[in-house]
Amino acid sequence: MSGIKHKNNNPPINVAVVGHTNAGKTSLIRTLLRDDQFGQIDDAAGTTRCVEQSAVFAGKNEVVNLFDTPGFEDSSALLNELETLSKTAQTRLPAELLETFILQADDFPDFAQEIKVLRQSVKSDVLLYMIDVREPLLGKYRDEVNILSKAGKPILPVFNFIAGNEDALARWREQMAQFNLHAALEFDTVAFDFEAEKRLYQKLQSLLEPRYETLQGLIDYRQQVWQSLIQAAAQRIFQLLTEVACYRREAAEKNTASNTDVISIQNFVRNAEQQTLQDLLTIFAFTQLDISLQQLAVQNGQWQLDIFSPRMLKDFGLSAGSTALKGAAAGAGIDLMVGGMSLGAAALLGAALGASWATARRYQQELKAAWRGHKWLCVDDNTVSLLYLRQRKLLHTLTQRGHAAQSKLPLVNDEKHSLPKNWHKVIKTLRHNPQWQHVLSTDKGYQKLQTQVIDWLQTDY
Ligand SMILES: Nc1nc2c(ncn2[C@@H]2O[C@H](COP(=O)(O)OP(=O)(O)O)[C@@H](O)[C@H]2O)c(=O)[nH]1
Ligand SMILES: [Mg+2]
Repeated sequence: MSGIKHKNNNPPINVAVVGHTNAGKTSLIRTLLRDDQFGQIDDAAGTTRCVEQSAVFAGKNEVVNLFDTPGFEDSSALLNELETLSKTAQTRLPAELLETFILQADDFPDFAQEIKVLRQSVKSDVLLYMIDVREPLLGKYRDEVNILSKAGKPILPVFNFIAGNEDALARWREQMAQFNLHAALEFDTVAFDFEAEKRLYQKLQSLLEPRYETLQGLIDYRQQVWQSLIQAAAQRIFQLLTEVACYRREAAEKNTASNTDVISIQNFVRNAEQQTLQDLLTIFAFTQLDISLQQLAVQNGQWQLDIFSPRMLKDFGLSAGSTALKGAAAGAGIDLMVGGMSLGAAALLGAALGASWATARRYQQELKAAWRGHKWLCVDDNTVSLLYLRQRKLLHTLTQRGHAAQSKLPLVNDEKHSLPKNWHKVIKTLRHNPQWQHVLSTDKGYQKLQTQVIDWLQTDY
């Protein structure tokens, strides 16, 4: 921020975001900053009354200043005033005409908002002109472009609310081309991922040639940050899967689970998933507003549907698995565990229930418990799979891989929920290594599995 830091010819690039009220100016800025504290977003007209400034950093360097401006509304009347003024004022350039007009602001109280926009426009390097493509194409836009272009700055139309409005978008593109604005950007808060952010900065690169390198630095930096966020999130999900798959608890009763067992195991899983959800939302700086825009089934930071709800299995395309448990635990997401494998999984694989000699040596403690008539309880395979699928969906939503807005369906139904090919091997390996539950292991096997799952999380749909 200090003048000293930018003394070398690398001051921040000043970007004014202009357009009608509710076109999504504040939302765009908030998305670029990934900061829910910025501005006030509302359907009520004219929420942003003053110009507000915020900075985009690459590390410690302030690269871009974003200026949020009030709604630009009464363009036709304003153009008339400017034309009247041009007849008397001794100005040669359009920008000078604007400056003169701005100096006389006190004489035009009706245009107080617009004058704020113009004042910022002449001071900026480029204008982002937000357009809600659902708005009808009216003559006033010609006037608006006419006025804004007097500032003598490049203008980049940004088309918003494009999801499901492709025809309107095409008409708007054509219209802007008629006004000589050929470069334009498609933006949608709902489908905003790193690629969209990159496209925006790339457009600015072409409009602001001398600042090409500066913007490239920003793009590279953001790419790096983005990749490390995804990596951190995927790692967090793997940690959840490990915690849950490795969890085991000695059953109080033989071949069944008591109510207490069921409640405590289910709560363990709920809490583990809840914490992961919180961590992922934090990693991507997601707010409830983002969540509702993306139609994510999360309310007050909690999943709307309980992980143990029978509907979950159906929604994620899993069939009710086989568990050996009866009574309170039937269908409760809990299974018995023998020989380092859940009984359901053992049955599924057609494996014999008796463990091989090597396994027996490794799982002596567990088998001893079985011999004493006790059994270990574990979270069943279906629940671990559901956790994987739900967290993968969350990750894709947070990083916008799902492009929810286009489909307009509740998130839970809009994707195929296939599990990776060797998925059950992963669960098996985790169950074989209960020691991984509490420590982030440096074990080679653990690392390898983690790399594999992180890779799946990022590439699978
Ligand atoms: N569905 C959808 N809603 C959006 C998008 N951008 C903004 N909004 C909503 O539109 C309304 C107005 O947005 P806002 O950013 O305050 O507009 P501004 O007046 O131009 O600053 C808010 O309710 C936003 O949540 C978008 O890309 N998609
Ligand atoms: Mg606003």
